[in-house]
Amino acid sequence: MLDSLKKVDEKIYNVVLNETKRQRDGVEMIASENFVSPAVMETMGTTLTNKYSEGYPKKRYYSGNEFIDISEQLAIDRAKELFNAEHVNVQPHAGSQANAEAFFSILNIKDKILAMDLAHGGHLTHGSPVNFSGKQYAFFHYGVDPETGRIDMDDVRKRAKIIKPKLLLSGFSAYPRELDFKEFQDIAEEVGAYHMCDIAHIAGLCATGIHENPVPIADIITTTTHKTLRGPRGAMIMSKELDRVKPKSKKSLARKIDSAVFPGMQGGPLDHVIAAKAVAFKEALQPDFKLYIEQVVKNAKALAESFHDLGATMVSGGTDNHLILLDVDESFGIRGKKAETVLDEVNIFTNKNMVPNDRGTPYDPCGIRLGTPAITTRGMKESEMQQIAKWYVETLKNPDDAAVKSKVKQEVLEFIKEFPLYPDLEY
Ligand code: DSN
Repeated sequence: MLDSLKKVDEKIYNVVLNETKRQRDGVEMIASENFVSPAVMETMGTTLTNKYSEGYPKKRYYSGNEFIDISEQLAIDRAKELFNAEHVNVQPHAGSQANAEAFFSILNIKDKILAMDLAHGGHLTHGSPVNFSGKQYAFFHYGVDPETGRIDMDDVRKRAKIIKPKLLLSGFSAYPRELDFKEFQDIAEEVGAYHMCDIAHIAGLCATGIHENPVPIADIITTTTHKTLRGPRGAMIMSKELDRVKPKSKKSLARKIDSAVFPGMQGGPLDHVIAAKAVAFKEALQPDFKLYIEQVVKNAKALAESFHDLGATMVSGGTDNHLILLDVDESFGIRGKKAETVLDEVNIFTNKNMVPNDRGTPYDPCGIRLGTPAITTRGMKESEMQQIAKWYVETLKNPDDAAVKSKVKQEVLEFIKEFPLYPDLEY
């Protein structure tokens, strides 16, 4: 395996080897990362990467797509079954593209969107001024209540009534609590707006019913496929067939979305990745996947309890889903950037993250975000969460103590051997 790569390009060969070792030897706590199955990984390294397939199954601009059509249709059908979706487009290359395409399908430049503030858990594509979204659309934001750390739906409704957005956006990249999608939909309907949910983080929870599934509720739902859904790096857009806000328009909402993806924003789809999405959706339809997601949430709760017992401050005091936001500035007197760096030194991977009303900057915020999807894939359960929380606290309390960091790293390296990653991979 990898013999050709080794012969052609030793530098990249070594990158692959080193990265595989890094993944094997670390405790992966980045809430948006996961480990795909060998079947998903194999599918991405196949001849399907060679094909051009602009268009959709049975309506392509190039010949020779009879097998690609089967793969894309399987991905669509399985995603529909998984999420109870009326319409699915599996071609978006990434979450940001999916969001851009969703906006492009129903909005004009400068239209108003009401979304979650980035500093309170929203995403770059939810209107950050440095992102295309903030530059092209008129964004307004809601945040979390400073006391509870939770979204106050009365406040969302009040803002929606004043702002009258064309799109109400729910979803997040760093919010540890459940969302009330029905309430968001009611508010959108009250103000004549579309409701779009970005479920990139909680897609696996929604697919298994561990979190309310917004797909039968909202107008448009975007998600990445590589986070809790545990598929290949990529995204998809789900929607209602009909356009609720503009019922008389000639095109259905489903057609508007398909046109926005191709030819609106993308060219050739990544057929090898779409096939891998189909494989991942098949895996997610199995009963084992629900058990996996249940464990992800149990682990996050156990981790939050341990942090609580160790006196660390979490945004909203805990979690309902797969992620936790630790205020490391308040808990340990260090900023997120340094926390991320010192944890990296002990082979615990985590990311700096803003917390509501952050006293720092996006590059050096007061918090870190951590999650349990990847470590749960490796087989860890509640009992391991106590140990992980202890390592966090020990390292963050002693960020400049080389002896402590060396001790924790050795413990991590011993511990991680119990949870082999890709044991059958020949590299
Ligand atoms: N980078 C992703 C995350 O970590 O949440 C969102 O785009």
